[in-house]
Amino acid sequence: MIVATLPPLSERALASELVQYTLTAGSVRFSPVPGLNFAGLGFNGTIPGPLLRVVHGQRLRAKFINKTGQGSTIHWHGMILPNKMDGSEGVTQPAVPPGGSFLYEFSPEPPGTRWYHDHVGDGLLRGLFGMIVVEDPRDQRADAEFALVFHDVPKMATVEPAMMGVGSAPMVDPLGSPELTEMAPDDKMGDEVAFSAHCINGASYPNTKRLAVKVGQHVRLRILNANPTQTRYVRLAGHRLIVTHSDGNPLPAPVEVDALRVGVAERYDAWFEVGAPGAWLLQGLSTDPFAYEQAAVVHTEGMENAPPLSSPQSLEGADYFTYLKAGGTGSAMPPQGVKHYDFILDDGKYGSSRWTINGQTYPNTPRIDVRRNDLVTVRFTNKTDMDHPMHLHGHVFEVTEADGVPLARPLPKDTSLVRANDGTLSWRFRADSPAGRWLLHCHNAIHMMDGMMTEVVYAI
Ligand SMILES: [Cu+2]
Repeated sequence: MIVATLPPLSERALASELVQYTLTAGSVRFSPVPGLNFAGLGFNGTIPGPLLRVVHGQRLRAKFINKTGQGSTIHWHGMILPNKMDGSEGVTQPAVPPGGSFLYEFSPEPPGTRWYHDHVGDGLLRGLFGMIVVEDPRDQRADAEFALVFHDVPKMATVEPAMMGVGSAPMVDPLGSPELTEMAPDDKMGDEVAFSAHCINGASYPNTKRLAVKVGQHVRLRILNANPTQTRYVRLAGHRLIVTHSDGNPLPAPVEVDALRVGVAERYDAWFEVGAPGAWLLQGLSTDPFAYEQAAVVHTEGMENAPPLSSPQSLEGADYFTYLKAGGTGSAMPPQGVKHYDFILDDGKYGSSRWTINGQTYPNTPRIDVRRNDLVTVRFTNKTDMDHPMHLHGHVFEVTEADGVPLARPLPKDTSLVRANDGTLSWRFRADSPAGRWLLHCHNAIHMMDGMMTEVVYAI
């Protein structure tokens, strides 16, 4: 199990200019709950993989050894890095074959809570992911800090039917969530993956690691949703959370909420004050009968065995994080960039296995061709009945509009939820990353594999 607590980095680690890791991907028998024996894949023998840490300015050298028996790569999600280090199979590198290795080396940019994962086939679904923290020396110091990967064990037998559009997994959004409240009567159910366990850092409640805090402490949580298909809402009973970073990037202004809304592949940094002695559950909310497993106890000294205060598996009456709450309502719609793209996210009729951009599946989707320093704007319109967590490799974009409302303060992100049933979302980014081919895709693993993907391509 990976350790949740982030101790201060040693003088020696801070003094070094190069941080080296070896990441060996291989089979893992994963049993977070009794009776479950998941044939997983993991880095260095664990799901999730080890927590990697560098200080902004240090160079990362990660030797990847593939012992999975299938092709694999490592994608460094949220990083601006040389294109050949991006780990996109078939785009920036061929898959590393079974028994092969690859050296990833770059200076991690920008600082913040980021992650790494397989970018070939089903590796991410089976457990090839982990968090990487690029410490920002300018950050406000936390009295305690916890790195928490929220992840779930997929029923692999439901993956193929989901891709074929004939699955029968139930919708598990918590009551009061937008996907559930905005469902139309004829919306499809059951076209996604089902899960057999819900975890935080490789364990399920009550075996999750307890998070020890002290009264008066200012505590930082770094939270990643590594679920391949589902948005996760996260709540700490008895506390409001102050969100400071989205996808590792500082928000224009902190925002205080009851719950986080963490789309697939998103990260949030959230803080809370320990006002009094106690024990409280930090929970991932959903309507799955086993949702209670995705929880960890936060407690003060001597309270580790006290019955923890918990939250209902519902968002009714809860003030949860939205882009509009974080960005505020602006006065005018964002102007279009030099290059502007309107992308309609859609799919075929029921039973289809196609998830499309402007009617096409990758690689036939319209691609974004840029010249250096072009200002690019993209507006997504979601004609489907599911949210789409759209991700761009190698860039930080700004969300400038959501559901027809311009944001007063654009939000810097690398993954953003385009809401179901005619939701819209606008991005703005500068084409100033290293030249190459950068994938732009839905991070729902099923939608990505079924074609909802394109590329941003730099003219040489
Ligand atoms: Cu999608």
